[in-house]
Amino acid sequence: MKATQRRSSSSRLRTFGQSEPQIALDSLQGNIVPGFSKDHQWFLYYGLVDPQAGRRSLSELAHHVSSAAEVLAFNRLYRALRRRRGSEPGGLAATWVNLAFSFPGLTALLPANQLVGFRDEAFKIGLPTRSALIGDPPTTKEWVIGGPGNIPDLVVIVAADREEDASDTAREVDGLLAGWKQLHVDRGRVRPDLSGHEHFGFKDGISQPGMRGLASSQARDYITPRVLASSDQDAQLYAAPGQPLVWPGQFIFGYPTQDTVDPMAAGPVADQVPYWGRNGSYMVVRRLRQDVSAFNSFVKDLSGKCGLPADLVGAKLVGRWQSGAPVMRATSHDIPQLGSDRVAANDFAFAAAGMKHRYRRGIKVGDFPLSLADLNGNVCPHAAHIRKVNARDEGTDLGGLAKSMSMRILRRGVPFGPPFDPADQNSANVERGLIFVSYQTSIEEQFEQLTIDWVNSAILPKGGGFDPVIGQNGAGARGRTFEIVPGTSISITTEWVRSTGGGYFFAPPIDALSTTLGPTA
Ligand code: N7H
Repeated sequence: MKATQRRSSSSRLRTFGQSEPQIALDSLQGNIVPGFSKDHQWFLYYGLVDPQAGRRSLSELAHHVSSAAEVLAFNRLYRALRRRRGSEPGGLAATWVNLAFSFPGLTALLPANQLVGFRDEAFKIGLPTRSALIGDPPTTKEWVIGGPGNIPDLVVIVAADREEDASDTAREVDGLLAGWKQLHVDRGRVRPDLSGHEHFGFKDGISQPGMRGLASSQARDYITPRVLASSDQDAQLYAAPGQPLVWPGQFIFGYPTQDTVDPMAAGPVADQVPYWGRNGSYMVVRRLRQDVSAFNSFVKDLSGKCGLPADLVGAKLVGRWQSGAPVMRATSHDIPQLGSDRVAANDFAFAAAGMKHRYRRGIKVGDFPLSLADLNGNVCPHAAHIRKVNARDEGTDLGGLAKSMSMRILRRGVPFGPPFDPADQNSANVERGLIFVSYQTSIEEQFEQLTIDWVNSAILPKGGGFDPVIGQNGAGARGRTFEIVPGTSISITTEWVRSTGGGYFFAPPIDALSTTLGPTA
């Protein structure tokens, strides 16, 4: 379905003009915005066995669900303390709970007339059936959760700073959920040896879209902190360099979407859910198993073949060095201080050369080499992971910057399993990976379009082969190609990221748990 069909023209934005809407943070779940960012994130999956008891327990659980208002207040306090002390503020802790339903779950809970507003076909059809379309091998029967006959009705996320808090709260949630049967638990855990890095070793969670929207009726009480000084030429379009401001309807229902032609303009209100779904969001979960040993061997072999150092090969596959430094700014060797600089690490483009910015008072940004225009993919290969999934300023087959902005997703993933230890022979046999989570208002036009049209394509958006980290070739032997140097195609025959479960869910507004989804509806 096309964007123009998805959002009715009758709801075209008139009243908001160009001013940003206030987001109803009390009814929005906090992992959508601003995101939990906790070291321990457990995913508890449930099937509904007794709808009446199940509904009653949902209204009990509603009191435990953490709102965006609470999480934002906590995160702001955390940042303020870190600024004042100059180090991570130990001792400040919180435990959060969020939840989401699959379409079969909502169908079991609600009469059909409460579901007619859901228009996203991918959500209704579900991940196991869409799995082939997004390139997975036909192994859904082996999925630990979310495969045929194994589809959860509900997923609860428990997020905490300490493992014992996650465990206690998970037990408490489980005790409350009468009428629901626990099917599976995944214990997500930020790497204890390399916090913020995923299992291949690369720093993650650097680049997110800057959602437009206010936390209160106060002008400039922006949910996404603004880093650029208002005198900077990019201040109207970017929260921080490399972080464009996207209208909130791309992530939360009930708000104006991003216009797909004008990067500054709002589009129609995202309203393709039932009335009670406003302030909700679709949540994609992919349980992605990572084979670190296979990835490392590939990097080593390719380094031998192309003559580039192994760490540069890795950087060119991802688009960033393991430190997080973008290859566009650290072109021949890693600059770890750049990777640690929250603002500078995301300040680059692909089509235009980078430039100096003006920052708000109190924002300190390091002085590192600026990126140069890289239209041919000589510095950052066109198919490098971060270039496939975010074209930044470069036009694509689907449109310009505004169209790419409309395809952005809020990523909230967390690793699972212990870190890989090359010195331990058994380490390769232990399961590890990423619980990939994204929030968006269209699974079809955001998560799936990114995956099908670009990640899994050898030629789009700009050629250069498949995304070497997550790209899949659904057909037959599943081999892929990748150009580390433009015009020289190498073949990839091994797979180091494989799906082992997940689902398409809807994260409702918190108040719907005691009204529409509550005991008496
Ligand atoms: Fe990716 N990796 O370690 O290579 N990802 N990702 N991802 N990813 C990103 O910029 C990784 C996956 C996106 O705005 C970084 O925050 C791994 C899926 C997007 O510049 C790293 C897996 C999808 C971005 C990784 C995995 C995406 C992004 C750099 C699976 C959805 C932002 C850190 C095991 C289609 C790009 C950062 C931007 C960044 C890795 C999965 C999407 C290091 C290992 C399934 C949109």
